[in-house]
Amino acid sequence: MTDFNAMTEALVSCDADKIARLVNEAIAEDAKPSDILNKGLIAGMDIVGEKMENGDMFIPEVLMAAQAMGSCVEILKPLLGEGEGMEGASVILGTVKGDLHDIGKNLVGMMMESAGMAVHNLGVDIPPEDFVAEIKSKNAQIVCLSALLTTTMPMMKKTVDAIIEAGLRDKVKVMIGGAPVTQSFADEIGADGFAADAGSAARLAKELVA
Ligand code: B1M
Repeated sequence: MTDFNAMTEALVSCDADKIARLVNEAIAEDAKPSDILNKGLIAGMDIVGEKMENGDMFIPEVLMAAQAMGSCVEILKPLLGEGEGMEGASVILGTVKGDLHDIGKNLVGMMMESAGMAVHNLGVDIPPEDFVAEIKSKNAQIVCLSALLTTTMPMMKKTVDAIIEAGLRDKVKVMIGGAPVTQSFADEIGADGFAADAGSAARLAKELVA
C-alpha cells in the first residue's frame, strides 16, 4: 500500500533522494501515476506554499523542494499520458513575463505532448512580443499562458492584447491557467478557455481545435 503521506513529508523536508526512492517504489507497487502526482507531490507543494507564506520556509528551501518535484515529474513523465491522438496540433506554452514558476506549466506541456501535440515550451518570464513571434513562426493553433502570481495575471491580458494587435487572434486559441487564475478571469481578458490542471488543459486543447 503506497504511503503518499511519506512522499508529501519528504518533499516538505526537501529530501530529494528519499522522494525519488518513494516515487519509484510507488510505481513498482502499481500506484496510479496521477495519485503519485496529486496525493503525494502536489499535496507536498501545497504545504510548501503554506509554509512559505507563513515564513516557515524560505526561497532556497522552496527551490530545493521545487527541483526535487521536477525530478519526480521527469520520472512520471512516460506514465502520465492521456494517450489519445492530436497529431499535428502546434502549441505554444509559456509562463508570462515577470513570473518564474514553471512546474505546473511543464506538467501541462507533458500532458499535451503525450496527447500527440507538438508543444513549443518557451520557458518562464516570456514577454508578449515573444509569444507573438513564436505563434507566427510555429504557425500555432493554441497558445497556453501560465501565471502563478496575482501580480502577473495582468500580463496575461497584455499578451492577449498583443496577439490581437498582431492580427493573430482569429488564427490561434488562447488558453490560460495557474493557481490564481479562474474561468471568470479568462472571460474577462478574452481568452478562449481556462484549465484548472494539466489533464483538463490537454482535454480542453483537443476540444478547442476539434
Ligand atoms: Co512562489 N509563490 N514565489 N516560488 N510558489 C506561490 C505561487 C505562492 C502561492 C506561495 C505562497 O505565498 N503561498 C505565492 C503567490 C501569492 C500570490 O500571488 N497570490 C508565491 C510567491 C509570493 C513567490 C515570490 C514572490 C516569493 C518571493 O520572492 N518573495 C517569488 C516570485 C518569483 C517570480 O515568479 N517572479 C516566488 C518564487 C518561487 C520559487 C522560484 C522559489 C519556486 C518556483 C520554482 C519553479 O517553479 N521552478 C516557488 C514555488 C515552488 C511556489 C509554490 C510553493 C509551488 C508552485 C508549484 O509548483 N505548485 C507556490 C505555492 C502553491 O502553489 N501551493 C508558490 C505545483 C504545481 C504542479 O501546481 O503551478 O498550480 P501549479 O500548476 C497546476 C495548475 O495551476 C495548472 O496545471 C498545473 C498542474 O496541474 N496550470 C495550468 C498551471 N499553469 C497552467 C497553464 C495552463 C493550464 C493550466 O495553460 C492553459
